Amino acid sequence: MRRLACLLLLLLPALGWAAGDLSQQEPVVVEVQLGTADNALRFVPGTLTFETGKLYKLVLRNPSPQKHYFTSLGFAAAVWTRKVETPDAEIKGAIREIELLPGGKAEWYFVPVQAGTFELYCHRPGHREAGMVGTITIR
Ligand SMILES: [Cu+2]
Repeated sequence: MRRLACLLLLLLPALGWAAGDLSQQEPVVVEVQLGTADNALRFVPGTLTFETGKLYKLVLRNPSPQKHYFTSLGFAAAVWTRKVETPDAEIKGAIREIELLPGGKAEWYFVPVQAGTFELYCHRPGHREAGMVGTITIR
């Protein structure tokens, strides 16, 4: 019995750490489209808001007939990336930008670590100028 109590005392701190481990959280799912099926040059929605300290799964889809970029270097620097998943790959480590082919999908798992407001745009020639821009806010 005393041995069991000792074992519990040893395990309790580990259980506490597990609860605080961000990689074990259920992510908050947010979806954004890069372009539209009728080829409009915009992000849907164009405004994204996140909170520091929460784990997010940002689902990026490209329903349009051409490739697009999800570009926001300020945002990319203000989050800790756990991984990016695509149908064929899982990428670990820092991410700066994501390019999606027509019909493509990627899931970006990250935790915002710094508040701020960041411009989002597609860096293909002419797309930013045509209105393929958005705003990302981290509170
Ligand atoms: Cu584009």
